[in-house]
Amino acid sequence: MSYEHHVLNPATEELVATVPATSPKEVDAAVARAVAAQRTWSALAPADRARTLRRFAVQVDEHLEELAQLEVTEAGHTIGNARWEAGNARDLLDYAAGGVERLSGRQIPVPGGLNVTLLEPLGVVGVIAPWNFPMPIAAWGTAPALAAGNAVLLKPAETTPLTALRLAALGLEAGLPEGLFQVLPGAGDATGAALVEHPDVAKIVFTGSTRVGKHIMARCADRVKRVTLELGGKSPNIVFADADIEAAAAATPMSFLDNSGQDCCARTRVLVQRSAYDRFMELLAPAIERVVVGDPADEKTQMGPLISKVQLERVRSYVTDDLETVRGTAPEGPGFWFPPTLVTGVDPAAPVAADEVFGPVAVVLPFEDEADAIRLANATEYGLSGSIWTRDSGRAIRVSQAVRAGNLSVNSHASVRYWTPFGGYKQSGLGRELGPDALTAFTETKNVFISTEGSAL
Ligand code: TXE
Repeated sequence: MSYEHHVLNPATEELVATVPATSPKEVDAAVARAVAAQRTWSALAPADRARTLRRFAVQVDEHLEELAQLEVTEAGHTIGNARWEAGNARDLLDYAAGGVERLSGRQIPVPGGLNVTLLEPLGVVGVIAPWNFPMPIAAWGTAPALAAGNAVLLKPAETTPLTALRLAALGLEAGLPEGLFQVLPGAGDATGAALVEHPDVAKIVFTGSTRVGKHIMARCADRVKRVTLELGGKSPNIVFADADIEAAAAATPMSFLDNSGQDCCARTRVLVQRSAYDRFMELLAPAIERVVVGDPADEKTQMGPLISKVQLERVRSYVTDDLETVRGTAPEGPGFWFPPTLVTGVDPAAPVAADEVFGPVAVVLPFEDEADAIRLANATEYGLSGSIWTRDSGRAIRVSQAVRAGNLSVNSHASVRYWTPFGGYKQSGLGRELGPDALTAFTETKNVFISTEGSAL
């Protein structure tokens, strides 16, 4: 049986493309090609691999605007964000290329011989990507895996296969061996599952929902297959009364509205010290109402649509009529639109305050003191990101140490840089991507002892 995916423009609901799905049999053939290509690739001199990846980065750079426009069309991202995303994929390819010749083991002194560690590629890596940042997340798995000498099979999300397919074509033009980096569009529970189950796929890098992440981890356990998981979040934005309240309020809207809130790092729990609450809300409410929502291709737009009808229904189900809200505006439709929304006066355990909504919705919760702020920040199964707004450096350090999350920022909402590690505590994930150890995550360490004493033990 063969399937097709209809790719819709989320801002208009118009059909953009129809993409055939990869059957499990085709996944088998793709893995066989990848195994062969990986042998050739890993046998190349590191300088040659690095040069090819740099050429790949140049290809992405030369097609940056085309890739960004494709992202706007298939994912509804604002053009400014889409350009950043294509640039992030390019920069990561360059960064990973720079690591190829620096990837090395260690010599460890032991008596009676020479002991060295070798870092060997894993083989074939499966990258299963979501739709919220199709290009960057595809690149986060792919670039360091290729740099470390692996082949990559990338399964993009059903709704956003187009930029991934274009990236693979650019990789081929840059000189990657045929079969080394293949994109396999298809459904998660068919094409994705076939990758997860395949005995010749050594590692799965998954970004997506916590529910599917747990399922994949359990399936990988059967073969002790390596796995990196980057899952959901419900990140706190902690605003202390001693902060620059104007700056904190000005930065808050886009900390949860960027990418229409479909961001695992979105600061969707705004925790505000009670003594500053009224002042903060006076500044924040009009800022939410002013956010420009509309055509993502327009340079002035700050927020576009949600990805799909399914996502729109999910977001609607959380924002029930009984909630106290401050709302911005959004187009009526066609397109999957939801207005910027702040929810106030809600219990921290209510679904809208506890679950990852994955839309332009944040709750504002008051707290009394530092201990209360830390307690609330940590009262979640997630632990991906968070922000701390304060002018007290001692407090900034204490709270950074106490909040259990992988990516914190003080007086800022930045979470992602390709040269710093990224990943989650608790149910937000397992392992880290990006940063100086990105390539090592795609290697096995082999320890070799060479005796200098003949046949001695
Ligand atoms: O994710 P899925 P969905 C969260 C967010 C969102 C929710 C649902 O809360 O509302 O998840 O989104 C593939 N074996 N995040 O349903 O299903 C699937 O085809 C192998 C957070 O889109 O997890 C897609 O490529 N693969 C997040 C990818 O997994 C499977 C980003 C993600 O889809 C599979 C996205 C299976 N059995 C959603 N089932 C983040 N961390 O940023 C699905 N897939």
